[in-house]
Amino acid sequence: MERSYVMLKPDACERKLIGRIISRIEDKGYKITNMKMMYLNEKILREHYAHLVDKPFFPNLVEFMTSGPVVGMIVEGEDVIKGIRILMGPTNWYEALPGTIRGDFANTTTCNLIHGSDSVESAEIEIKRFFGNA
Ligand code: DAT
Ligand code: MG
Repeated sequence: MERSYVMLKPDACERKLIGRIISRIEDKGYKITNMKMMYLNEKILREHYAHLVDKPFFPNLVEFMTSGPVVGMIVEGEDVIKGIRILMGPTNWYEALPGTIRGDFANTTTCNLIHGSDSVESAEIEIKRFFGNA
């Protein structure tokens, strides 16, 4: 079964939205097979966001992602990687339609509540990064 690495960001925890976001994932029919709350550091964020380390907003991204705990999850289901990305909505809050997690709850580009893997390859790398050999 396909797996995605999903992470609820510090804004989701601070705003007490994790229960509602998890419900949306379960309501869609996906199964959470592993979950933990953790605090990230800059080292792991430089790996996780390697494609963004040279962007001008990267320091802000690190500041945000280390501002509080995150909830990491392994989520399983058929075509779950694509399905989670659809539930999330696009990266930019102003392109995310109502009905999506970002469309309903996010109003800045940095604080957009949720991460979901973008390919099978990155999902397996991210699961290993955050859960080891789960
Ligand atoms: P996504 O989270 O939709 O997979 P991404 O991998 O391109 O998007 O970027 C990771 C995170 O970095 C994104 O959720 C928020 C932040 N980010 C991306 N582009 C940004 C920008 N132009 N300005 C500020 N933050 C940005
Ligand atoms: Mg991404």
